[in-house]
Amino acid sequence: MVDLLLTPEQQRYQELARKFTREKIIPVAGTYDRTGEFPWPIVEAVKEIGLNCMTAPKEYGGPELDSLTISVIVEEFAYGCAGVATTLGGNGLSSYPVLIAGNEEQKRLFFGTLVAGGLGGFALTEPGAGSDAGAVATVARRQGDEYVINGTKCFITTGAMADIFIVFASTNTALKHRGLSAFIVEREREGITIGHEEHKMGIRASNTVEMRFKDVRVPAGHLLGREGEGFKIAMQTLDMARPIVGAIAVGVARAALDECINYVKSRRDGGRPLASEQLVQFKLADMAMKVETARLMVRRALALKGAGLPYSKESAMAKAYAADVAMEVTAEAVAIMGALGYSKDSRVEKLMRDAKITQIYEGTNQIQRIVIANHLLRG
Ligand code: COS
Repeated sequence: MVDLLLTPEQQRYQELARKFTREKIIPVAGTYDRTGEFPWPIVEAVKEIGLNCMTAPKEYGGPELDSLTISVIVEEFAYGCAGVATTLGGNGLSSYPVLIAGNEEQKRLFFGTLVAGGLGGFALTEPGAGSDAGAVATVARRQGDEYVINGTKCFITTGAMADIFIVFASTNTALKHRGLSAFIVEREREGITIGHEEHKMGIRASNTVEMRFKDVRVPAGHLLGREGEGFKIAMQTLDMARPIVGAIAVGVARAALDECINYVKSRRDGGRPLASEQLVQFKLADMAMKVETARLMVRRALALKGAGLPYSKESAMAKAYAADVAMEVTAEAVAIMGALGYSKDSRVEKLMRDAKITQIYEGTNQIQRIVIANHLLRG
């Protein structure tokens, strides 16, 4: 069905991503889910269709896609596998701080690496700084023409595989969140070690690790913006990234709905097709309305962003709503399919596990509600 809310160019990208998902992601999604291996062949293949770094500006060799177009593509990838979509989305997340605050030289370094096929990582979260992002304890001390970074990050997506990172560290701990700064740190810098790898419930095709920084030296020119601007850069990055998580959630929910539709059309119980039961029909209708609403919220947030208007609240709403929808719709799909839905032989079992992370990462849904309420109550 043609999506009339999209431009012809966006529809072309949607078709391209849909074909890629059908051919390269869906056939192997179950295998990656079982093995937890990193999907290198898909990372390689996405380069061939020019979507490995969708945010990269044209002057650095990228396609410079707007966020709404990116959300359309990501929904398709997530329809195939949310773990793969999370892996492929890492370059977008890590590139936002550079787009927000990077100078010419920093953009050339960062996007040069990613456009050539490298992977980016976003290192904000720490054992003592998850929801309270301002509590980052990693420090960066200026020494001559360099900064020396010390600290531990955790739950870093693609951490063990990425070539270049955005690392948040405090340049003045007394200033709390106002002392945070953001740095570009290449993987090959001495002093970086990869620690514990998470064995996750879902999105198992994505790599999630602890990272330790021990006297890691980076040139002073790797500081993004000015000292103390790190927290704002992180918050603006999350504003940009949250609707993309919403798009992942929409992809997961849509996949669960489609699985359910196929199931009830083929299954007969007591001699009657399940699809003829009004109870089932009502459930499917509710699921479909939620999926469509979540997608509209994602697109509304990104349309506001594209128009240069404030969109923090709408970004948080889109992420939280779409993630809740993904959880509800996948759980409903498991319920409708009953014992088969609960079996590892069904696709909806994986979808339900994958859906859960969308309520957690890039700010829990509770954090999104704090952001939304702060906007509602302000002024
Ligand atoms: N854009 C720009 N600036 C922002 C901002 C935004 N969206 N949100 C907050 N700020 C600024 C505020 O203006 C304020 O600036 P000043 O210090 O100059 O006054 C500062 O940041 C602190 O704002 P606030 O007081 O609202 O921060 P809190 O610590 O109360 O709350 C939350 C911030 C909880 C919203 C934040 O820590 C957060 O998003 N946490 C979740 C982190 C997260 O998503 N982690 C996921 C890991 S990354 S995959």
